[in-house]
Amino acid sequence: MPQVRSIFLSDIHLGTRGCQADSLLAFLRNYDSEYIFLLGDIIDFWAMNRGVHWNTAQNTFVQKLLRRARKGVKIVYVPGNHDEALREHCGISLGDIELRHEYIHTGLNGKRYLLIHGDEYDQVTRHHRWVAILGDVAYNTLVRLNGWLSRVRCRLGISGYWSLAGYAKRKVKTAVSFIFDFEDSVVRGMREKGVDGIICGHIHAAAIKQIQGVTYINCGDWVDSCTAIVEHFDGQMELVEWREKAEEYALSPSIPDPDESPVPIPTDLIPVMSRGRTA
Ligand SMILES: [Mn+2]
Repeated sequence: MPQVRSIFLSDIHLGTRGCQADSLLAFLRNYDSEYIFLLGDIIDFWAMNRGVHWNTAQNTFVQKLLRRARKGVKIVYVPGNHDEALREHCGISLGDIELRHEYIHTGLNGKRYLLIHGDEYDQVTRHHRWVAILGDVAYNTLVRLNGWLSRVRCRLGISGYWSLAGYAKRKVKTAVSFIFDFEDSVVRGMREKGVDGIICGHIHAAAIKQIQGVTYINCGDWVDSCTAIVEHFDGQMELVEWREKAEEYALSPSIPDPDESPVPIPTDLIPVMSRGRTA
């Protein structure tokens, strides 16, 4: 199991049909760390208002996090727009998980990274929530169509995963310019914070790049692309595309996972989890 210093995850969307909790669990079984940073849209309260899809893998993921926190892994949760119900609880800890509006992580390379979800830099979400929600429904439809498409491809004997939502994100002009606009506005916004880089999520487009002299890192998502960012002990940041890694790891023998005997969810989580979205 590769030991890394930190794991950065965002846009897991627990509670939705699209959430790839199985892949996420496989990823965590293969990566151990000192820190885990959850950068928003971890639980999708918006979608849960339309119907909850909560399966065993999603439960196991939550239990795994709590267990790691108890074993001494420092876990910080920065809520996003889909889990904004948690924002009013920022500053407190839930079952050893610290909730924060934003967080500064000092990398082993000496760089200071601002950790946020990023929706405050998305003009669409901020000013026209209904557009954001409509967009959200359309995106979920794409992801669902994708599941159907991959079954068809499988039946036709076409190998490999091909993402319709990913294709739309790369090819549709407005989607591409949306990503550029977002990255630009994040970088502009962080200049006044006096940090060397930013790590965020929100737009479901993973990246590590230099923009105008600062480091822009996006964790991607676990609905479509299955990506995470890890910080190695030499200070390097790596974008892990889990589907590719999973093929590598599938060849090595699996070891039993000590994290996975059942743990009850702390009772202080339950009122928050059942509240949902208010607006
Ligand atoms: Mn978001």
